[in-house]
Amino acid sequence: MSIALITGATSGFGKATAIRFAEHGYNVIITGRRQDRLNELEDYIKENFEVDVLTLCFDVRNREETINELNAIPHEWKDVTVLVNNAGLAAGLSTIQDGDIDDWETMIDTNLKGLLYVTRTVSPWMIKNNKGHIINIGSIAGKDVYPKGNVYCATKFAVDALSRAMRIDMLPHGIRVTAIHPGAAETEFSLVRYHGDADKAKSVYAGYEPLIADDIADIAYFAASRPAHVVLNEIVVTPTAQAAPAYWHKNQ
Ligand code: NDP
Ligand code: 8X3
Repeated sequence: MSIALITGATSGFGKATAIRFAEHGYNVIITGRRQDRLNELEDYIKENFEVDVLTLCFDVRNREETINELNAIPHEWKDVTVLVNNAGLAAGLSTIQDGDIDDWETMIDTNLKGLLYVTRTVSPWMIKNNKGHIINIGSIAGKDVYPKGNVYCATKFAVDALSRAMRIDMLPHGIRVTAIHPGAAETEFSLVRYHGDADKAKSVYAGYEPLIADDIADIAYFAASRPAHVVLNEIVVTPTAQAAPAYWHKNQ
């Protein structure tokens, strides 16, 4: 049976993607920092689909914890077919001169270093099997910069660069690498960006129809379900009302 490992599966894209892969018969490894959410998702998946679930609770910023937790999983779970590097966040929105350095470090440690720790651990398992698919969740913020997006954009530009570089490194091993670059999607993303300010978070999605987590889950599964000789290198997807990070058509 195929196995999908999805980081950041307690919410948003990661949760929807775990459900989508389970729906299609994948055993899933779900990770995140909130054990209660992982337990809930495990119960939901087991109740609804005939697949197995492994939950791993760790912080991707913690190098030792991330590598140890992953290496400690039972041998049979290491035949990971699809790795979805999704765990990530934006923290704050401000000019460089006003930026909060703690927020910067959180974004760099999560979106960039966390993704590297996970990939460094899991990709050798795929190489051993001569097959696998790495799906990195980037962003349109990794394609264009926007006002006050500076460090978040930089981490997502890095995800874009790493995805291209990984595709070269994985080439001799038959491992596919896909980057998905979404625009605005209504998840917990803005609540996290605005440090829990629900009104500010809600305002990001006012006046147009944003993407939802299922849209990204559909794309991730579509990419993974192409024939083995086909790899979607990258997919940039926005709401119809958004052309680029700073270009919108909103209702008044
Ligand atoms: P959510 O906030 O809904 O989900 C983020 C997930 O990442 C959660 O499961 C969270 O789990 C996990 N996560 C965050 N920090 C850590 C950490 N240090 N260690 C482990 N897990 C962590 O947001 P989205 O679903 O929207 O975001 C998913 C990805 O998509 C991110 O990489 C984001 O940058 C990207 N993205 C989002 C867009 C949007 O508009 N929503 C658009 C483009 C890209 P927990 O808190 O339990 O640890
Ligand atoms: C999230 C999308 O445009 O808010 O990556 O940066 S955006």
